[in-house]
Amino acid sequence: MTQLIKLNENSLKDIANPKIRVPQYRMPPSAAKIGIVHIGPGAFFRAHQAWYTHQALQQHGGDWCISAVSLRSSGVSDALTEQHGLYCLAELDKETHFEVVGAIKEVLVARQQYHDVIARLTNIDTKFVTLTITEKGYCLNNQGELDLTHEDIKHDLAGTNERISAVGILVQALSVRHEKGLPAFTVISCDNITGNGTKLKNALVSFAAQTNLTLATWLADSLTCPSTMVDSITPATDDSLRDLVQQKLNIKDNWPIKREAFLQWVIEDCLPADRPAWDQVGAILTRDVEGFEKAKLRLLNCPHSSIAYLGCLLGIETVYDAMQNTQLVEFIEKMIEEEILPSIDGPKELDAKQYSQDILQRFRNPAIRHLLSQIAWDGSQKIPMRILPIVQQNLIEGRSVALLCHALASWMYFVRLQFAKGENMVDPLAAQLKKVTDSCNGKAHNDTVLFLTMKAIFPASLAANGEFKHALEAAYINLAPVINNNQHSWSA
Ligand code: CS2
Repeated sequence: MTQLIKLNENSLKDIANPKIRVPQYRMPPSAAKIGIVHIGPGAFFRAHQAWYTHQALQQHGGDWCISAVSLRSSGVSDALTEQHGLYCLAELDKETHFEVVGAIKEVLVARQQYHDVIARLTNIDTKFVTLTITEKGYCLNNQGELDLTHEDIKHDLAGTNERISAVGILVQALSVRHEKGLPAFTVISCDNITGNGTKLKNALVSFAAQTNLTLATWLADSLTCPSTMVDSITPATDDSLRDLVQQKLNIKDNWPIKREAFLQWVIEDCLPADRPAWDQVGAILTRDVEGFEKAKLRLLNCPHSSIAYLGCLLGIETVYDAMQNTQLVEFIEKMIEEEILPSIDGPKELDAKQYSQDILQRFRNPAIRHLLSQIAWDGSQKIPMRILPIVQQNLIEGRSVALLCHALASWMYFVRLQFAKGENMVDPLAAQLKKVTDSCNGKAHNDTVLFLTMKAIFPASLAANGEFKHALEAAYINLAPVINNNQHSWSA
């Protein structure tokens, strides 16, 4: 029985074989230096941006290794520090490929190593900061501006030394760089938020302006925050993946990552010349990021969330399973055809219909076990990004919103059921949602109006729109049999 190989810098030479590629730039270990700080080292980041940077380092070199920073939890740091940041990536699709990704060179936890984080962010070699902190991590209000009433922002503006929000920490580091006469680093948001770069820059300037107008002006003039579109289906790691890596590669990896083969990174074409060769290893640089973002949020993330809530009500577990349910697939295809595709107006090089069909084909990937319950997280943050903008545009342009309202009504039922079952409600607005569901009585008008009072989710103009309210109530009534009679089929 061959000895399991513990993954770390010293065992890389023992791992290298035809079946698995290893990071040449980490042999010898000290070769490549850190030039990027990433905040929020979750699975998606490690499967996506870290992979692009790994390829850029592997093929084009440079000092672009990554210092990964967790804001709160030490899970990733505990798992990866003894592995020198190394981990296995499994590409699960028609074929299975494995790779050891070496772009991450250190993992820090802001809550425990605050000064190390600030030191890394204010180091002259740090030229880029990338973020995947999810929609809620930016502390924005439903206008997309920094929410100065947000608990974390209030905490950080109260003059404490150790800040807890990503925005607060970045502004502190930028203020030190400004004092030291160092240039600002380029900040790249890699989350599913429309206009993510612009919103992040405005949030940083707005935060600085609360206490230091000179700094705010400097940031407004000199900070580069390209917008991006990011895409790759990356389910959370589970034990079956750890077992797979052991079986296939004889490697003990504390926290491997899995994703589909499809990968896309579209970055606004305003990056400094001194940068990792992301655009030479597949990333797209373009002026029209917004077109790509809109198409992806509407043709992938909107159907994803709709499948998640409707599927959970129907007792389905994964996206693949949901794509085996003909009624659900018919509903999703009809919603895309009638209510989403007509709202897509770019990018000019995109065949939106083909793009949508390719996405549904990706959802049918049997090798990817993507839990609907994971996609269902943070509905209060995702729905304003993925579903409501289409609803608002269709109402203005005179198109139907009936099917999109089924997705919204299924989310309302999902929230009610989670609390009724005493299940964990993963959502930053869980307390407000609990209050709303406590007053629900199953009557469509009563319940939908209650949810529409949540201003953080539903803009006042939409909540007051008669056509929308009517369509929402109709959808809520239409879905009731699925809830009340535990019926496993329905039609819109
Ligand atoms: C998913 C996304 O969990 C979710 O909300 O819709 O993570 C989705 O898998 C990615 O955006 C795909 O690029």
